[in-house]
Amino acid sequence: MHWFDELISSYLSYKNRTFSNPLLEKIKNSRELFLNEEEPLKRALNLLERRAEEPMKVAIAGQFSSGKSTFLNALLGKNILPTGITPVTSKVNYIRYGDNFQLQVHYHDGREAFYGIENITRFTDQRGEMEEVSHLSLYAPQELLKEIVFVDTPGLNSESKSDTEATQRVLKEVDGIIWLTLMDNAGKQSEIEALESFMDSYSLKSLCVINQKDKFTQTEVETTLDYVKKALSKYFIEFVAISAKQALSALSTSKEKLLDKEIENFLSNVKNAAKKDENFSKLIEDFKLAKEQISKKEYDLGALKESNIELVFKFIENNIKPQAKESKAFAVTKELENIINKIALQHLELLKGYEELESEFIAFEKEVQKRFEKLKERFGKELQQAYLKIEEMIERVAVEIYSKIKREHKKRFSLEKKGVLSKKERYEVFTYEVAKIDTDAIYKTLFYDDNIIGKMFKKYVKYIRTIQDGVNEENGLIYKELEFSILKWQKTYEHLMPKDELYSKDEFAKMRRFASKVYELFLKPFNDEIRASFALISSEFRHLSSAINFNYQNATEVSIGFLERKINESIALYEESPNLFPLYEPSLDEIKERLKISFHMYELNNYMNTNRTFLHKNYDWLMSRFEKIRISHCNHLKEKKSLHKDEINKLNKSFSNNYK
Ligand SMILES: Nc1nc2c(ncn2[C@@H]2O[C@H](COP(=O)(O)OP(=O)(O)OP(=O)(O)O)[C@@H](O)[C@H]2O)c(=O)[nH]1
Ligand SMILES: [Mg+2]
Repeated sequence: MHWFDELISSYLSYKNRTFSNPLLEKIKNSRELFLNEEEPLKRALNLLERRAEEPMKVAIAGQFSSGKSTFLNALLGKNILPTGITPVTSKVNYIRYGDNFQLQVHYHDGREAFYGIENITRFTDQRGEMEEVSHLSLYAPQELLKEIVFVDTPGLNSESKSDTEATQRVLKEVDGIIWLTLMDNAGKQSEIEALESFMDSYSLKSLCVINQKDKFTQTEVETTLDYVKKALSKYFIEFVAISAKQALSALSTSKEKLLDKEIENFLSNVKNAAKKDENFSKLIEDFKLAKEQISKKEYDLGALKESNIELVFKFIENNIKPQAKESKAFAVTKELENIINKIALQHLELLKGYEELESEFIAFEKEVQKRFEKLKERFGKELQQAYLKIEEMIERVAVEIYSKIKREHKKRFSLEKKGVLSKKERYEVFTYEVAKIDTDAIYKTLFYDDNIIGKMFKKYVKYIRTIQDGVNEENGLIYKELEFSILKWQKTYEHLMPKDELYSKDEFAKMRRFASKVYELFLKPFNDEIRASFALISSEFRHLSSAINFNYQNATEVSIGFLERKINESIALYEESPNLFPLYEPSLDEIKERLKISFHMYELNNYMNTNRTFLHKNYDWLMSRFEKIRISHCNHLKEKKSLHKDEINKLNKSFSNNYK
C-alpha cells in the first residue's frame, strides 16, 4: 500500500504549501508587529501577501501564426485556445489555475464576466469584433498553473496597433518570456526589429523556441538552430526547436494526463470520505480499476519526446523559476521593509511630538529656576530698600524727639542739721535741671503742620506697591512665556495630519485631540499656581503697608510716653536720694532703640531684610509646586511616549533580525 501513503503525503504537502512559503510567513510575522491595521495598511499587506503567493508569469510572445496558442493548448492538454493560419489571437489571455475550466472576460470599463470556455472564440478571435474587451483570463485545472501563469499574446506583427501595445505592456510585467518563431522566419529582419523593441530587458530569462520542427528534417532543424543562435544571441540565452502540434496531439491523449485526472478525482473523494469518517477501501478499488484501464490505452510517448516540449519546461524550471522567485522575494521583501519603515517613522513622528512637549516643560523648569533666583535677589534688595525707608523714618522721628528735649529748672527742699550736736533742723532750697520732652512741638512737626512722617510714609507705601507690581508682572511674564511655547507646540500638533497613506489615522487623530486639550491638561495647573501665589503675596504686601500706616503715629506716642515715664521715675528717685540716683536724660540711640521696638522693627527685619523674606519663601514654594506639576506632566507624557517607543523598538528589532 505504499503508493497510497505517497499519494496522501503528496496531497498533504500540496495542501500545506502556502504555509511553508517563507516570504508569506515573513509578511504574516510582520503583521503581528503592527499596533493597528487600518484599511490602507491592511490593503497594502494583503496585496503583498497576494504577491508573495502569486505564481510567476510567463508570456508566450512572437509574430503571428508562430504557434503560441497551439503551444499553450499542448500545455493544457486540450484544444481550447483558437488557432489558425491567419492572425487569430487578438486579446491578451492570462492562463491561470482554477478548479474548473472557465473563461473570464475583463472589459475596458472594469466589468468582468464569466463564460464557458466554448465561448472563447467570440472574445479573442481577431475575426470577431470585440473592441470593448480588455483582456481574458482562462482558468484551467492544471497543476503547473498553480506555479506559473502563462500569458498568451497577440502576434506582434498583427494588424491591430492596440493589440500590439497591449502585448508590449504585458511583456513588461512578466517574469519571463518564451519567444516563438518559425523555421522560415527565424532571424529575419522583421523579427529582429520586433525583438529590438521588446526584448532588451528580458534577455536573461528568455527562451527562443523555433516551432514547427515537424515540418523539417533533422539536418534542416540543426542548421536553422545554428543560424538562429548566432543571429539572435543578443536576445536569448537558450534556443530550442519544438513541434507544438506534435506536443498537443501527444499530450491531449496522454495516459499521464488521464492518470492525473484520476488521481485528482481519487484525492477529492478521499478528502470527502475522511470528512464523513467513511472507509477508503471502495475508493481504492475504484482507483485501481481506473488505473488499469488507463494503462491499457494507447499512449504516444514517442511523439511527446519528439516534440521537444519538455525542453521548454526544463527552461522554465531551471531559468525562469529561480530568477522569478528571487526577484519576487527581493521585491516583496523590499516593499515589506518599506512598510515597516513607514510605520516606524509614523511612531517616531508621534513620539517626537510628545518629546517636544516634554522638553518644553523641562526647559521651562530650568529657566524658571534661574529666573526665580534672580527675582529673589532683585526683590530681596528692593524689600531691603523698603526696610531702610522705615529705618529712615525712625531716624527722622528720633532726631526730632531728641531735638525737642528741653532743660527745665526744678527746686527741691532738703532738710539740713546745723552742727553735730544741735537739734535744730531746717530746710534748704536746691535748684537742678531735668529733661523735658516737648511733645506738642514734636507732633506738630512730624504729624500735623509739616506731616514729615506722613510724606515719608506715602513714599514708602508707593515703593512697596512698585515691588508688588514688579513681582506680579515678572511672574505673569514667566507664565506667558510658557504659554507661548506650549501654544506654539499646540498649533503644530493640533493640525497634524498623517503624511503617508499607510499611517494610522487613529493615532494621528489621538495626537490632535491630545494637542487640543493641552491648555486644560498642561497649562492650567501652572496658571492656577501663579494665581494662588498672586493672592498670597498681595495679602503679605497689604500687611506691609497697612501695618505701618496705621501704626506710625501711635508707635511714636508710645515711645515718647515710655521716655517721659523714665524721666519722671528718675526725678522721683533723685529727689529722694540725689546722691544715689542720677537724673535720666535719653540719648539719641536710646530714642532710636525705643522707636524700633514700638515700630516692631525686629519682626520686620526678618520679614524684609534677610535672605528668607516672605518673597524668598514664596518663590521657593512656587518652584516646588512647579516641579511637582512638571513631574506629573512628564509621567503623563512618559506613558504616551512609551507606547510609540515600544512600537519603534519592536519594529527596529524585527527589522534587524529579518532584513539586515
Ligand atoms: N505543422 C505544424 N503546425 C503548427 C505547429 N504549431 C502551430 N501550427 C499551426 O500554425 C498555425 C498558427 O498557430 P497558432 O497557434 O494559431 O499561432 P499563434 O502564434 O497563436 O498565432 P496568432 O495568435 O495569430 O498570433 C495553426 O494553424 C497551427 O495549427 C507545429 O508545431 N507544426
Ligand atoms: Mg494565437
